[in-house]
Amino acid sequence: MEIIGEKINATRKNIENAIRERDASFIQDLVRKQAEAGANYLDVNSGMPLYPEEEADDFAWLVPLIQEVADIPICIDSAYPLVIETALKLHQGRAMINSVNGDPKSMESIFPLAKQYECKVIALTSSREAGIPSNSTGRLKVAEKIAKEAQHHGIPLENIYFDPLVLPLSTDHKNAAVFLETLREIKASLAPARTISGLSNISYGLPKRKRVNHAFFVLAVECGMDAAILDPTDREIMAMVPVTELLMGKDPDCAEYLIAYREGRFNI
Ligand code: THG
Repeated sequence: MEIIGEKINATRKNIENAIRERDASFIQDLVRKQAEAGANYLDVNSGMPLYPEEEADDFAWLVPLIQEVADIPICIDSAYPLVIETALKLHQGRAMINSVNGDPKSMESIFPLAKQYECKVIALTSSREAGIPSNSTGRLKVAEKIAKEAQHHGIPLENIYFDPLVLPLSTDHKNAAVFLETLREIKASLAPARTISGLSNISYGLPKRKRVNHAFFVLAVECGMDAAILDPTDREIMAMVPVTELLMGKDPDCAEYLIAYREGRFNI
């Protein structure tokens, strides 16, 4: 399981302030905390400045600042190719792009960058034309179109991480079921492509959100989720990683489980 730390996201007010004020130590502290907690990538989103040029300036400041303190790649979370390219030029090692979608314009601008910089790409199973399809058949169709186009650009499928998109249960009680079914179908028909998800949206509008998020995480792993965008400093959900892998039959001799135990990762 690959963990993408979600905390450097300017949709949270204190992060937005830190970025606007260029508060380096605040950001670097969040980098260290997530790296120490076991993140394999750090998602970085600088919010929605009015102009992409402004967002590109944010990334030009953020990328070296982050890489100065942690040796883990960045997951560049932006809607603008200009911003993504700016970040890729400064990034050391192989980054992840968050994201491409099924729009021809999105694929035409993102795939050449992914090819040139040899990075991984998160692919949302949505497009302007299809929206977010309400069922797994529709989402799989978008995924298949993206997979075909990626290969056309010479990008190996194992570098594509499909995100079946989590919508809140509070707006439709079938939203988790549709998501899980889509995960399973993508794994079945597009392997070696990988899957990823930002889970927390599932519980939006409900009380005791973490209770829902943790159970949802386990179900998603069972359906073939390879990577998750979450808060790695949440010890409860991080403890679910070795437990779930053990239950899935992926931990010979229970070795990783026992390491996690000895390291105190189950002492919450
Ligand atoms: N897919 C992809 N990218 C994504 C998402 C996704 N990027 C953004 C988002 N979803 C994942 N990132 C965040 C970042 C911050 C928060 C939630 C998701 C957040 N959460 C609250 C907090 O920390 O205060 C509350 C968290 C909670 O209650 O659990 O700010 O789906 N490709």
